[in-house]
Amino acid sequence: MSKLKQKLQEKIPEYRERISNLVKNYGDVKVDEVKIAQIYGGMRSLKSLTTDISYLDPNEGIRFRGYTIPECLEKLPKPKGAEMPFVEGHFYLLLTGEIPTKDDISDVVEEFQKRSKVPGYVFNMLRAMDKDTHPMSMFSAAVLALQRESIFVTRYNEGMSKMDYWDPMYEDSINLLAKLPEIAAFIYRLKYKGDTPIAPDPKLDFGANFAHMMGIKYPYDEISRLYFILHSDHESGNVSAHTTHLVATALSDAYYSFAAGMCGLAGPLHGLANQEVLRWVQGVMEKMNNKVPSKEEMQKFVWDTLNSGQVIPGFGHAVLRKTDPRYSAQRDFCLKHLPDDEIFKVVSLLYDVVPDILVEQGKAKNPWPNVDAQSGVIQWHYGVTEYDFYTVMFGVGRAIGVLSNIIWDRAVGQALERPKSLTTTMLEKIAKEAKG
Ligand code: CMX
Repeated sequence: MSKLKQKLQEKIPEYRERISNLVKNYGDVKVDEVKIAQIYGGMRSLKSLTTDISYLDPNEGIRFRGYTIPECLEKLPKPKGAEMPFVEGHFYLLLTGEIPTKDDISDVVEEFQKRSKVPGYVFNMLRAMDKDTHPMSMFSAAVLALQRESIFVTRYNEGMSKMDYWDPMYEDSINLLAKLPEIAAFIYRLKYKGDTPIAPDPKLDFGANFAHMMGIKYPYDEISRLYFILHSDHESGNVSAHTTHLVATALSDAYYSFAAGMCGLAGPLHGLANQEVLRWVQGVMEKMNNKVPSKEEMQKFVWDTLNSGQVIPGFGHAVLRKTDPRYSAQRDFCLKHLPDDEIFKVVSLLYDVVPDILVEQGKAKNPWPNVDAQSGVIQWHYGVTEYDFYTVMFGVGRAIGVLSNIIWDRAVGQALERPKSLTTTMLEKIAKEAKG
């Protein structure tokens, strides 16, 4: 058994005990109440989910297992001479709650390398898809095609005990995660580089191998590691994490669950916003004949977008009420590596202009930028100008968090999710009884 799996096995009994104590002895303690506005308003702020992988404070932003982004970037071990930590180490942290040692990391890196070979039928299927298929459809389809490999399904059909569900969920999750960099890079090279895939280099870590298969040189390996870590998790209520969890509660395996989560990530209000930001910025640049607009010109572009009934992509958030620390981490990277990039200047100008306008408009609860406002700039600068691919990279990163979550879901026996619905007439009756 791998050291990582052993560590997990040691930790599971304690959590089972804690949860069983909460449910048995405190099961009737009230945590929250639900209002009609929340039922119609996407259940915002309703405290009805649990996860130990990450926590999102509205003002502080994300903490992964209690660590802020700067703490993770500082404490997690890095490949020799690298600026950004191993993605594999971040996975170890999310799964176990502990910062791995260098030894722990080598073990996980090796484990991933052993499981990374993508079967040929996945590539054949991707090649058979129509040329104008969106890369997110290709990504989800590739994951679904792999479902036939599920160890969970085989073990379930053999008649496995409930207590053991986490074990094949772990196996499937690592098998899937290890293959995602190659699947993503293959889609990129197939769709945009004339079907010229680059073979993986088995000696490289997760992030460096992705950069290698994309065919992009240093510091793209650093960017890949940073990008995957930053996008990994955002507690469990966002669409991709919640969908993955929801589908997995039906005891669907990791492939089905993750593919479903990716279909949610592909929406423009969620992960697709990173492509939308670049598309929007490109539109502005085109109108300006590729010149960075003045502050006044930018204010006009923003108002025009709002007045035409569209949102400003990359701004606002359902939970956050301050600038997203994932935005700040990427901005720091830009300030260090690409301060003179024209698109970075436009995105910086947006940061100066948009929050005041959103406040003046008075609708958005959070006028500050989110992760998607900044991520495309870096990709564009290093040559990934095909912005409809950006969400695929978000998806590779998101896998680290959501797969950790569903392994733990099975470990602690999370129940089938099945909230209760009411009709409009019933809600009207409840409203009338409460307020007359
Ligand atoms: N531009 C214009 N209007 C905005 C806005 C923005 N960036 N953010 C919110 N609003 C509007 C909403 O559309 C809503 O309008 P209506 O009342 O007309 O429906 C109003 O402000 C209130 O919305 P909210 O409560 O502040 O925000 P929500 O929780 O409903 O939605 C989010 C959150 C992210 C979908 C929204 O801020 C948005 O659409 N942002 C732009 C898209 C984006 O960047 N998404 C990526 C989020 C991060 C991620 O998941 O990847």
